[in-house]
Amino acid sequence: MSRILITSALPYINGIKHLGNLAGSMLPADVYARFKRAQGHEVLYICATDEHGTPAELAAAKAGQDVKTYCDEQHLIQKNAGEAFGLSYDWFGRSSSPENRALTQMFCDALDENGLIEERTDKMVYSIDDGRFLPDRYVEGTCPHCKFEKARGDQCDNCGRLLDPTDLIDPYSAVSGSRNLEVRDTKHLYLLQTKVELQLRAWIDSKSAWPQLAKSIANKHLEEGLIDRGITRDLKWGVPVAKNGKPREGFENKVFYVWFDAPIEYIGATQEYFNARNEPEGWQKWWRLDQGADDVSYIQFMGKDNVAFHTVSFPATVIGSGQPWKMVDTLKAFNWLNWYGGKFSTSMNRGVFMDQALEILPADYWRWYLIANSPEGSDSSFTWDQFQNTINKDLADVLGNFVNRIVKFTESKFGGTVPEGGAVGPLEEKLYADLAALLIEATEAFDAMEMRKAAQTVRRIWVLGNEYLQEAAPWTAFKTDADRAAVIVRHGLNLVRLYAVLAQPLIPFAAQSIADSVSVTLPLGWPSTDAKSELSKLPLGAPVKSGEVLFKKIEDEQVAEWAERFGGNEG
Ligand code: B3M
Ligand code: ZN
Repeated sequence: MSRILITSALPYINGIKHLGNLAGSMLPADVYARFKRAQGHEVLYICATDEHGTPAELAAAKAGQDVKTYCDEQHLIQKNAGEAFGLSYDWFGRSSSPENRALTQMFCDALDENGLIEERTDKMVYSIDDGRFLPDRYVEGTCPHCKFEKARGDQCDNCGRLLDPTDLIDPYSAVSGSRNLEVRDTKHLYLLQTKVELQLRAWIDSKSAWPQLAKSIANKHLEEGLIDRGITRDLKWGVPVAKNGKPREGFENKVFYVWFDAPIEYIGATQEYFNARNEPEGWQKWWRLDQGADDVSYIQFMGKDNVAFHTVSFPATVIGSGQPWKMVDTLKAFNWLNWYGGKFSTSMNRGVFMDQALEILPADYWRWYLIANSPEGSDSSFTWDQFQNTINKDLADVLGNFVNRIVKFTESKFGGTVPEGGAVGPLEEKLYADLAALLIEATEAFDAMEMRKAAQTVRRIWVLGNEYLQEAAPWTAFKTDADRAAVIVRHGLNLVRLYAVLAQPLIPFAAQSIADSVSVTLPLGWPSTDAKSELSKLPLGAPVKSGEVLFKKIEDEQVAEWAERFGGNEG
């Protein structure tokens, strides 16, 4: 058994996340964490809100709150939404924590000592009407590379290139819309990434096993060439710029750039977790190679727009510190989940956000759909039709129906207990063989973090059970050979148990209801590939009882209502 550290990209604090965010980092990370726990590994799954920088300041201003109050409120909202979705974080921290502040300042000191920090006088966009500098997202304009007209100062959403606000063509202030801008001098700290380029390249080259999307984005950014990056900003909210524990001269009114401190919060949040448990040194065995972290496997989950920061900027910080930090082993990146081919947008009433989703349906419906249609190979699009179809077929018809049928039959013909029956026949032998093959496939897909394939394979196992029941037809057998019917029912009930086990990572709430129907308690360990033994786990005579309908079908009227409310009749 090994120790597995899992992080999902830290959601910005600026409002509750939409289903696209969930699908592209937190949810697959959770599925993987649950899978690894079921396999018996020691898992630490860490996430946090990303609370600094222009997204936080802009959103707080819009909400008419001071940034601190805004962050306190939004953190709780996101934390609760995550719990309601069954996201099984071991800790959901805050990048504004004292732990992260200290770590961020420490990293800068270490980089400074290694000659990798330089003070430079910069030309920055200043808004005369707003009376302030406009870093990053405070300025928008046309992307110099792809000519996208709504590029933000830090990154173009269209071509994914990292930008500098002064690169933008026709810039305007995101606060006031003013184009009355000028470029002024201001002093900033630069991280001399060019000096660690060789080490960084060697590190990325050593990651041959990264999933394709992450690797290709990392290489693309390396080919574009590394540049030294400004890691401080003219903002009030953020980690104050310090030097050896004191405010750094000339930087009293500046803070670190949000993308400098945010990834450090992966470590910070781990410290928060262990501090809360009164084990202040506990984080070290996960992060410090000199304290045992060398046998940790570290997997990061994120959307494709975050890959550059995790393969170039953050590793440059870590490598440059010269300290023995655990670095990511596998980076799993996702494309976009779109809304009818376009972007999710609150202002345009397009798409469903996490809190709204749970107002209309249980978490598992969303979890299943989002994993089964995970934007892995390419962007994928949410449509209400496809959602309805997926839920009704996969969850209601294939899984729900199977469980309901066999449990009800046991109640009516076998007094609601697991029956024994005689010897197994050729249908059972075939079931064992087919099931063993699919269990191997499913386990491999989960292991490879191929989310779509994992869901599909689990679905095929549900289908296999239905086919078995159909062919073996215990209801017919019962009329002439009760012993034979008992064998089939016993296998059907053991399949129910197995479905609960396999459902744990994907649809954890339903997993528990399914388990309840055959009186087993979760969590249970991941199944072996010995199908025969997996189908002999339920004790004979154990109680079996039907509960509420597992999955209700989604009706056309509901779809029409939701399409009206959330947009999407255009499909
Ligand atoms: N908050 C961006 C995002 O939510 C950013 C991720 C930080 S990961 C350290 O897309
Ligand atoms: Zn662009």
